[in-house]
Amino acid sequence: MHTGLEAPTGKWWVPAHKSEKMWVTIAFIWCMVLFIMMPLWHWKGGQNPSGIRRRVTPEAFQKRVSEFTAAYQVGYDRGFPVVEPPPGSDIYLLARSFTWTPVLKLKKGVEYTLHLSSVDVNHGFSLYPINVNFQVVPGYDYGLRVTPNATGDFRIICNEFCGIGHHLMVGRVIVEDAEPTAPTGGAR
Ligand SMILES: [Cu+2]
Repeated sequence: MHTGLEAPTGKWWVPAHKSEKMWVTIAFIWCMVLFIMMPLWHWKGGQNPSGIRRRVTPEAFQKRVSEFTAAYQVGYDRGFPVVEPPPGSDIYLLARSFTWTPVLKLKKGVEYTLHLSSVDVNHGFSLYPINVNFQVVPGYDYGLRVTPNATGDFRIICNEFCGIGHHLMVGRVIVEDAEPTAPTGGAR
């Protein structure tokens, strides 16, 4: 066993073998490639949020959500307003410990601008079961251009630990077909 008190045995003073230098060189070049990839991905990669980011006070965002809800509300779901906005419009989702408001009813294949913000602490927007994740930060209004590509009843789960009720923070998005199915056997 080596204690560090005696000199190590072996020929440690001999210069590194050629093949060892080669591996170090390869590793260094790869490090440089990854280093260059970081800014490259940032500017050229397709993973950046497609939307807009603005500063917003919690009060102002809350007001926008209230106006949005009042304009397009179609019902209630367990105490939460259900909102069916017109195609192509700005839609809002407000995160607050420990709720997502309102419930959104959207159309498949239609583009919306989804505004996300929090009125208290950081929350995480996670669309289940689809792997869509986004940070919801107080003070910022993130406008994401979204086009639902599947119909269904989806859950929004908070993926940023936000407090004692974090695990209860579940919202809902309903996506329906753009054209309602034509009734069969109708009059000509
Ligand atoms: Cu949370």
